[in-house]
Amino acid sequence: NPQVRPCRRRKLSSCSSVERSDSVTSPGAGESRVLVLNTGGTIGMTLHDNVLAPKANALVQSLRKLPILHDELYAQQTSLYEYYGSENSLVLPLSKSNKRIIYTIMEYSPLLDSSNMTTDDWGRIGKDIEKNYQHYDGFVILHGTDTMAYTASALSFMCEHLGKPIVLTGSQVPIYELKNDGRDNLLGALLIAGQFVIPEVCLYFYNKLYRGNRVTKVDAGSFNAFSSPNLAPLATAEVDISINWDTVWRANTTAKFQVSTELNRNVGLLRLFPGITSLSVRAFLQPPMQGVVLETYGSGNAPDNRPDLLAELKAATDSGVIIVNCTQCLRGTVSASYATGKVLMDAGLIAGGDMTPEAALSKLSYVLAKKTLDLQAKKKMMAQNLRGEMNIDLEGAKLCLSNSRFIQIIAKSLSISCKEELEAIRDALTPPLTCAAARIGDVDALEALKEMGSNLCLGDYDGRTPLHVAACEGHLKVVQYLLSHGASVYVKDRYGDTPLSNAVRFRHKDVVKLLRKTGAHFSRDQLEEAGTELCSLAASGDLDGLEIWCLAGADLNRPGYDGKTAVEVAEAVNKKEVVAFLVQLMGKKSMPNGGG
Ligand code: ASN
Repeated sequence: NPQVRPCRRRKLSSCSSVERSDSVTSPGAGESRVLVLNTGGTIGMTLHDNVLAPKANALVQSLRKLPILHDELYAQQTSLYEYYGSENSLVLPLSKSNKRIIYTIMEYSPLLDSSNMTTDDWGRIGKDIEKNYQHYDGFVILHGTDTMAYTASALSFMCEHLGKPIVLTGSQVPIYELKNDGRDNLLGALLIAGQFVIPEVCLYFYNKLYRGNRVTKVDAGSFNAFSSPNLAPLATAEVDISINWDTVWRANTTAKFQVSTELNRNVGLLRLFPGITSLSVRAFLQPPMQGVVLETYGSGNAPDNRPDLLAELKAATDSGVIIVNCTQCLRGTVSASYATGKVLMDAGLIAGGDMTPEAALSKLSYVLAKKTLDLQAKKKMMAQNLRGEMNIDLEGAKLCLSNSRFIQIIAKSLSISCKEELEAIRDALTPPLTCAAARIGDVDALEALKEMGSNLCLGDYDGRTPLHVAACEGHLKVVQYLLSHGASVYVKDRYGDTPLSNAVRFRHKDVVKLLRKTGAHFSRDQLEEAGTELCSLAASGDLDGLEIWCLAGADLNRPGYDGKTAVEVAEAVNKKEVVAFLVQLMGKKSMPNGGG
């Protein structure tokens, strides 16, 4: 209400005490506003009949009496209650960075133990944030710890194009008790939500701020209740609050914030265990089930000697159920490194990377509710990193070059969307990508790069082409592929090396033969210098080396720097087997097919 604001200002300047006036109006002092949604949880519970249950209409009154969480004097001086028209607005003492955080508590009715929460409650929280988004700088959600990781994950997906911090917190011990963690947790959450533009749904607990979709509750009896096994905290709040800005998600959109409260309820979590029956798996996957997180062993493994089980999974994915493979391990990622993992991919499962089961489940619920997407698009979305919930597995991305995924990921992370920019990126990345593919012998990746218009003949900053690299590594198939797709055997890198000299150096006979067949040859200078090399190989008895130089076209009679030939050197050092070998090689060479 614009008419009310001047009234607060008058009150500010009429403050009489110098000290107070300083603390209230010191230059640079800013105010920020945080909305606190109190949904319940232990933080606001009291004992009834020896068990803890939420107590309604009690939290604000009790916070008002805690000086670390409310500065009553400032509230009076600034007519806080009149200004905000409610007794539910409180104000923190001045922060270290001279900020006043004014927070308004909206209490839900009924307050819930978080074990009682459902997707409807997530929707309600989402709607309240959407309704109030413009009026606050940040949001704190007081929530029970038991299902906080689920709610945090769900909200992270539901909140699309988020630009402000949403921080969930709660406690293990009620705030009304003498020794409790509620006060610190609430204070930390408010300080972060009120002072830092972290465009994420986060979870603050025991001095740490985590990405909400990366946490899991790991301890029922300690203040340190949460862990984020696969992602370092976004911030730590000790003497100072230090934000790990490199990890914080970067807003990469020009679209407006909105909350998608449509959620699919036909989702579930299924944990594998030794001896699980195919009957129970079948029962679990029955309609109306549409999305399942399968919690597998280790790096995403399941028995590969259980055709009955695999058949049930395959039947479900064939009929359109999306099954995401997540590991039962606290830390680590799903990868297709074992046969026992590959069988699940063959059964149509989607690799969940390092997502927590909580994140994977709520992501399924969010993605499956997207009415405009078909099944394929939903599956694709499940494998994408939407809100920092998973690390894109670069090993996997390499394997996925067949659909240009790697380039797309890079382009997306750079927020590039127009065609020209995308092409510029592609061209800049082509040499390192093609060389990397050549190094690991990945013909599919090269094919994919070629399909997207990449020139496979371009060299990197050292002028080394994929053909140089494949020749060094001895990847015959890649050499073959490159030669039949425009690669030149004559290109020299900045050191003057050709693919042929590389293949000779690393002694890949097959590659040398193929390059020679294609017309590769040593230069005059190289052939002249070869004499000295042959002599030294002969002196050391290196038959393999002699053979490869011979295959590459070197003249075995070429004398070294001192005028002696390799045969003469071998005789001089009495290496009879070398002499015999050279004679044999020379004999072969004079044959019609050149011995190659
Ligand atoms: N049962 C409580 C809840 O999740 C646990 C807690 O908040 N510490 O609501």
